[in-house]
Amino acid sequence: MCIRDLAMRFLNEINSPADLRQLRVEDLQEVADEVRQFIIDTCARIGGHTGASLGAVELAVAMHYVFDTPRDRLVWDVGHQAYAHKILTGRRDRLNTIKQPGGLSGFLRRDESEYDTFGAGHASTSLSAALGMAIARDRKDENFHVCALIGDSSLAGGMAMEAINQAGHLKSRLIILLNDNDMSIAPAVGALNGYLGRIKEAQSYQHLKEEIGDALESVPGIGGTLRRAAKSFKDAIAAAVLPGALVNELGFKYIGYVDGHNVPALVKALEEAKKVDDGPVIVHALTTKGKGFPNPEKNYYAYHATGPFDPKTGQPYKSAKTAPPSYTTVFGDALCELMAEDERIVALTAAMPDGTGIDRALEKFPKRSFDVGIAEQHAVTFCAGMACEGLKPVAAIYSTFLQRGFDQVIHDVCLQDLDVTIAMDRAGIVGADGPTHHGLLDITYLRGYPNIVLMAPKDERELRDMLATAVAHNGPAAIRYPRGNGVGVEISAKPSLIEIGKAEVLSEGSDAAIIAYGSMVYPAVEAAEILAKKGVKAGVINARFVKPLDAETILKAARSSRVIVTAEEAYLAGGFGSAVMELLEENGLLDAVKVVRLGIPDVIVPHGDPEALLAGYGLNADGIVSAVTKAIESLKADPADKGRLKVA
Ligand SMILES: Cc1ncc(C[n+]2csc(CCOP(=O)(O)OP(=O)(O)O)c2C)c(N)n1
Repeated sequence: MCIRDLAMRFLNEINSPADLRQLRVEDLQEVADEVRQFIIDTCARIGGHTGASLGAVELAVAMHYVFDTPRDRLVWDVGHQAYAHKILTGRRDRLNTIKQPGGLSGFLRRDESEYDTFGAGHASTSLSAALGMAIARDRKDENFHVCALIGDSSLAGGMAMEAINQAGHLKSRLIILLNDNDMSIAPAVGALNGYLGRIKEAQSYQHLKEEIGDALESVPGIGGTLRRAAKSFKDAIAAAVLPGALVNELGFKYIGYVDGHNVPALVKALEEAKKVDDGPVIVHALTTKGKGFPNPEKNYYAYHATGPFDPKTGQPYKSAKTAPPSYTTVFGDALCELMAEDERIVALTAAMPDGTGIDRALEKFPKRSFDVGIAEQHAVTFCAGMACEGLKPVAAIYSTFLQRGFDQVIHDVCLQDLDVTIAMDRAGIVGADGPTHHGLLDITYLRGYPNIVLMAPKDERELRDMLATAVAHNGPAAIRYPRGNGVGVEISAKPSLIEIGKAEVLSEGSDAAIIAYGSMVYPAVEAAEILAKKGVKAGVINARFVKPLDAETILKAARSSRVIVTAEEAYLAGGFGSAVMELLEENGLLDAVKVVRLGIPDVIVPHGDPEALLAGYGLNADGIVSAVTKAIESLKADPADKGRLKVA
């Protein structure tokens, strides 16, 4: 039977996991089919993390069946794959709002549901959080279960490895369900992936049993207990103790592998895991990303997340609009051009090859390009090491994920003044992915330390120039640029170098100077045009650099304008406007000019339409016009401010 024909006979009655737990195990596979169909129908209309969520349907059904949620705690890693969890926990009717303005989050939020025990969005956090909950449970003398669900790529992330290290040592009861689909967003990479692969490739159950026996024997002291635990596992569930790190050395038990799309088998495995009462246990489930996606082409890479698509064929609905190339594409191509000319340049991504445009370098220069997996901290220090030996690494990392590598940028790169370039894609408001993914902090967290050059292009051509400039610069440099398409300028020219620390004066004006950083430059230009029509002369400066600031140009503007308006797509605290204020203060100009800083105030920015969100914070042409107008009005109205009025 085609699952599209199912009448949702179970799902319509499941309004909480308690309803699910009323059903017979034999009915659960059908529940999973209905959930899968529900996800396909919803994502076909509005897009979403389709493939990731389709791969975790049976896992969600089995977990909510076996565990007494929300009393038992489920902790999802990243949370992008949790659509089935949302459906089963009372949010079915709102799934069609997921990632939409005002709708459900695309990830997990404690304030969205009591079943979302831990907020998520960034990878590899679940094991630490789950271990913390398990230890708190023990201290409170309570007895609920804690189960973390983590993907194979997130398991390789540094934090997850650190949690494994501690979990094995603490010996608290903790269940880890490993969702192993051999994929990150791109194909999974790294030695851990190979290790999991070797387990899967074990020739037969018998072969596994032999390995178990040997491994069990070799565990000093507790070998007998492990052997007894292993013997109780049945049927299709092979019981194994992984050779090497996870068990022998780190104190984990292992159940697996199990077919992650077979709900009864999963239920059985999780029931076994519940019985392990003397330490952490891993249930190893094999899944297929995009399971059931209605497109016969096995292109999981493309549908980890999708836009809207035809639910019958899986084909994406193509937008009729032709748009300028994305910043990501322009960056990826420019990097390849530079790599072709200079063999010292190497390219890096941390599990986001297509998201950052590094896929192009990986294809063209496979020996000089690296996907390090979900390992931003390692990526940065790996770059630092290569720079020590004379290479010129360029790491492309989303602004939000570079937060992970903050200390590495400071301690390993900047302190040693090493020649590393960091390209921060998705800097600014990202839209539907929301608070965990907005890249609003990088100016603040990078600006406060010596040596690094920080810049932001006004358009895609300037991005190419800045990349060439950063690579040519013999020291740390970072470039921030937004998600989405460029503004549509001509980009065929060979990139040219920009003078470091030099702003670009786009127009002069005696009434106000708008000093804009990166994505705010074009709105500033538009604002100046609107103001000119109203008789207000506002000049526009494309700051280009927040570090080093172009002190000469900014001070000149402050001495000749009554009003300075700064604009940045970032948090105001410690941001670009703050840097300008500091400069004015250092030069005794704060009392002589009215400064208005436009940016993101001290709030958590929700998910939503980027343009609407930016408009809400005054970060568009209208917002800038209004800020300039109000500042000029306030000078006229407030006699105390008269001192600021100047003759141009
Ligand atoms: C720190 C961090 N880096 C990168 C990402 C982007 N990201 C989201 S999901 C994902 C892949 C996760 O792979 P896996 O854990 O195997 O789960 P799967 O999607 O395969 O189910 C990545 C890299 C992230 N969310 N957090």
